[in-house]
Amino acid sequence: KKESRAVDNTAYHDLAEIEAYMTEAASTNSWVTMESIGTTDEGRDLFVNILAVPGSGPKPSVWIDCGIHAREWISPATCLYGIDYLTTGYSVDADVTALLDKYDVYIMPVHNPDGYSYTWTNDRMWRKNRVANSGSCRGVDLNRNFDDGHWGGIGSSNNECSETYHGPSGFSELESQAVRDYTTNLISNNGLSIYYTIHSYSQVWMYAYGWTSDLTPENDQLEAAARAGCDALTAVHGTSYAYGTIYHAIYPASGTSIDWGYSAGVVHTYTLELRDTGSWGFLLPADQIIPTGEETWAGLIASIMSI
Ligand code: ING
Ligand code: ZN
Repeated sequence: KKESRAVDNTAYHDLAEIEAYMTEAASTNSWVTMESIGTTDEGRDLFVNILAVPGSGPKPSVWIDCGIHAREWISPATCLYGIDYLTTGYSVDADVTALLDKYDVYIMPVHNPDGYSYTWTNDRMWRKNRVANSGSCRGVDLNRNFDDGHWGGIGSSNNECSETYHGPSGFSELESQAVRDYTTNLISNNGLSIYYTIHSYSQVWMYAYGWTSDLTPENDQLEAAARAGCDALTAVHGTSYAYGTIYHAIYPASGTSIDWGYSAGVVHTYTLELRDTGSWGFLLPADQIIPTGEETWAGLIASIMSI
């Protein structure tokens, strides 16, 4: 077994520290790589760690992105926790080993690095990216910028100053383009089996649709996998989770990466809203990174292996 340097999960990390951990994971594990899948408006790289244990043949993939919204700091921290947990757990932990023997796992800790940087330097509560709009308000909500055919609909705004501004057109943003193009490539290569995008907060495990109250034809399957994830998650620290479609479990939302992933053919597309339910909200204390990482990865692995 190769040891990666342990990530310090007792503190939140800025972008430079996160990228240093990703670099370290790739340099200390022969089966881990780090790839830039694009750049942002401010010129930052969009980095992904690829965890691909050599197998007897090509494996299907699992995609997990975090940090599409800048202020949801527990999300990148939980992706980073996962990179460390999976790299140190292979051939040591039976569940991690089974997961990585079955799937290649792609982890993108910071989908929105321009926004994330801005929360460290200027405004802790920033959500969108930092692109200049036509007026004085900056930023597009990347989770309203994906185009599944319902871009610009219910639960998104055409006001540039809104927190849910959908952008001037579907996929107008470099960050959403990069994830669309990269995951589309995974779909057409070895197959992308499961797509997760991780937010905070509310403690909910959700799936398509967000744009309509209709249920997908696969609703029973999606509900079963979400329930398996929530049960395993709750078993760790007793944290309660709800599950359901985006539309029913929280609110209508159009142009989200979940609805796009589903429409692109990845039926098993899920979004998690991590801790808490509002006491701390986006300002979740750093001493909850470890318990959140423990329960979330128990839930993710159980749900993936139930599919
Ligand atoms: N909530 C998400 C939002 O974008 C969400 C909820 C996630 C909706 C995924 C649709 C798809 O509004 C937060 N907290 O960002
Ligand atoms: Zn969010």
